[in-house]
Amino acid sequence: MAGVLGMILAGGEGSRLRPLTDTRTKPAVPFGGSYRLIDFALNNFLNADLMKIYVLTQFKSQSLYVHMKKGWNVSGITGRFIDPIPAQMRMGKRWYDGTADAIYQNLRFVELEEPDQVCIFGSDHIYKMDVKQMLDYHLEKKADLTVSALRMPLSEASAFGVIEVDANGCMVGFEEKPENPKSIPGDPDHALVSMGNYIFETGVLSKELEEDAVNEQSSHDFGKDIIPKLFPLGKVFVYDFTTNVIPGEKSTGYWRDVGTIESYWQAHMDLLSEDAPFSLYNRQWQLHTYYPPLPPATVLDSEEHKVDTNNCMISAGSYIRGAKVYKSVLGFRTNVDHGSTISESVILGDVKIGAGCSIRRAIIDKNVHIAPGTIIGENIEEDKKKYHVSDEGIVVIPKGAKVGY
Ligand code: ADQ
Ligand code: ADP
Repeated sequence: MAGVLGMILAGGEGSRLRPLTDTRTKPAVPFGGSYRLIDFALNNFLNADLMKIYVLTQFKSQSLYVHMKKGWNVSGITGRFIDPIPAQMRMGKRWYDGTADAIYQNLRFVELEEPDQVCIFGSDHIYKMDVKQMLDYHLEKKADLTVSALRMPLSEASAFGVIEVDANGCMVGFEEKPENPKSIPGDPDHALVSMGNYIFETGVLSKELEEDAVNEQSSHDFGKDIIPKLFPLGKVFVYDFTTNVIPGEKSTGYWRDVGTIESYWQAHMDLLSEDAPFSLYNRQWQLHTYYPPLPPATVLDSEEHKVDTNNCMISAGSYIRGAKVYKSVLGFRTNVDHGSTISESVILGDVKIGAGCSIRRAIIDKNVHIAPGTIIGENIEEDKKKYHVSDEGIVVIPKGAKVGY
């Protein structure tokens, strides 16, 4: 992978994930108790031994920087780096327009490395991909650009770039977020969608971005502008993600866009489901992250209440005393007091839940205090008067809230 440069797009505003993204950029949103969303993209590069990585940031990036500094700091090894790049207005007094503009404004850093190929990946998804296998496919096809793709139910496809492909894997059609997505021939219930991951030949990338930059009609986005312009030349290929094999993994093809509150909550429930399609335990594909210096979680009875937990992930530093916790993911330093019941919930960490609470189908952001006796998730109509409730009835308590005090 010596001639390959990785660029991670980590500037997403994540407006559909509000209020979790009110205080931080989407790639910094905590996930799975001990991770942040960006960890999954970084691990896909790291596990493929791609270790020249720029991370492009823009919105509310402070906690992303802190996480990168504490957990992903590479130093002292020549030719290996994971460097965050802040938006620097290199091309005039403006932030990045679309994703292509984010790379264009940093082309200088690409050119300095003189890579043969540039892997441009998003950082909003939960999945494992051996990027080396996608690169091998790109080289075998002698592609200018390779886009990774998977099948998606047709009903959900209009949120993505929808691809048409010929028998040889060559892209023959592309529409970014079409209202009426085209189905796969012979499979009327599914469409082939882009995962937002691109491998470019460096010369092609530079040329396309230079041309796009002076095109006043362009929104400077890979999905909206660059791919539709490039594929008709016949050298854009489509990599079938389901062919990507991860050592030690039972199934292939798990990929979740955690762009909404519902999908973020559901991806956590996937972690807890029997025969989980996404495992955090594969020692042949370790998921690196920043892990704070904390004691193990403690779970114990209180004087009057037996503790009971089942099907939970409880992160380090947590303290569960005389409470019941079912089908939930608890982040670092979650403190639950006696007589409380938590179920089907995601707690991001640094949270205190007082005695006698009942919390169901909720997402609780960091630094939240919940007063004793608080009920959440039992009566959604009542909850809507007090809290942020998603269309599907998931209650979200924003960062730093004092609930019931
Ligand atoms: P979207 O998901 O809508 O579609 P977008 O919002 O452009 O993609 O974000 C792509 C990635 O870039 C994300 O990781 C995001 O955090 C990051 N990003 C967004 N704006 C940025 C900016 N200004 N600076 C830096 N990073 C930024 C894309 C494709 C679709 C494809 C889906 C798959 O356009 O074709 O189907 O991804 O989710
Ligand atoms: P997150 O909720 O994303 O985990 P944190 O609350 O942990 O974010 O903050 C991450 C880092 O950002 C911490 O080092 C914190 O000191 C810093 N930070 C938080 N808010 C601010 C702010 N308003 N100005 C500067 N730094 C901040």
